[in-house]
Amino acid sequence: MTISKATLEEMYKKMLHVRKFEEKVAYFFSMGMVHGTTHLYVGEEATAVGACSALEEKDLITSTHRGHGHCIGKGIDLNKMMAELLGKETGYCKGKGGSMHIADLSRGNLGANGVVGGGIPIAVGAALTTKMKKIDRVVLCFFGDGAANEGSFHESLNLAAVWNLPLIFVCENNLYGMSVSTAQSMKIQNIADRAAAYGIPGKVIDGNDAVAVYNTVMEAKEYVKEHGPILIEAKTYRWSGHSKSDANVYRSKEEIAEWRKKCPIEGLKKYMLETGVSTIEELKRIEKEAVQEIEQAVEFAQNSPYPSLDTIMDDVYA
Ligand SMILES: Cc1ncc(C[n+]2csc(CCOP(=O)(O)OP(=O)(O)O)c2C)c(N)n1
Ligand SMILES: [Mg+2]
Repeated sequence: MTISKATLEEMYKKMLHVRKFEEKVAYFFSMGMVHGTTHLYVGEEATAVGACSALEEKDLITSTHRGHGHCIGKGIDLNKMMAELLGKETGYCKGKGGSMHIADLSRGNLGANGVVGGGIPIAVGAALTTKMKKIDRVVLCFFGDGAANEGSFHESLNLAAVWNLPLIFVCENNLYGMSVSTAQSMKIQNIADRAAAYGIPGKVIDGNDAVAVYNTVMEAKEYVKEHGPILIEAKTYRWSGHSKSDANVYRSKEEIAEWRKKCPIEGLKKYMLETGVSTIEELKRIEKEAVQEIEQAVEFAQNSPYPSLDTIMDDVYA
């Protein structure tokens, strides 16, 4: 499958947005300006951006606690997203939700979820609505390897399978839950093997290869509309600790260094240069724009007010 130059350049920019956004968040967190916790997507950019780039705006996604990459991949207002992280009134949740509550229904993003495995049954519900109302779209559900050991994963895959729902399950296998490795938490090598238990196809892909992720989701879209769900396992790695309170003692420096060599952004850059899709000058211009756009989002967020005290109970209870 050939991907257009425009799509590849868009993917490159979005992956840079994710990386630069997360670097800012890490900095603001260290300054005490981001409250609660936050889970960075650095190192996994190709999975979210590759998958979302293969979708259309009308298609839906569900996200996770590590959701910044999914937001940016599906298209987001970077200003409102940064403002939310900094607790400002102009943010997606008026500054009261933070990292794990960003959603944008106008762009088909049903939202992040602090409950591990919580997004999976939501995706099944969205796919069931899609099928019952005969809407021409697919639903894509992101979740981690840890979530694949939750009951909600098994129940959801079973129901989606028996109902033949137009649902693409994308397991981001970054080899760890919070600190427990997949080697300790499951006896199989590939989570995609679990697809067989529900009578659906399972596929393992390199989650750091944006082009492979894009092509796989493109094919999956056609498949799930006709035949029902598919489970894609994207092998990837998070560069930073699980959350901002993680001292990273359960992984070796060598392992982290090995995965940093497989940087998904560098990988896409190399692909675009080697195939002659873009010149180095063109990619440098995109890099510059991406940095500027994140700087603008930071400026917007920093210049925005905090919510006023008299709104403290607004939008908190339904
Ligand atoms: C139901 C539930 N159990 C436990 C937690 C605490 N917790 C937050 S993230 C996490 C690990 C999730 O691992 P994985 O699904 O692999 O996602 P990753 O963090 O690796 O992206 C855990 C156990 C939670 N938030 N929700
Ligand atoms: Mg994980």
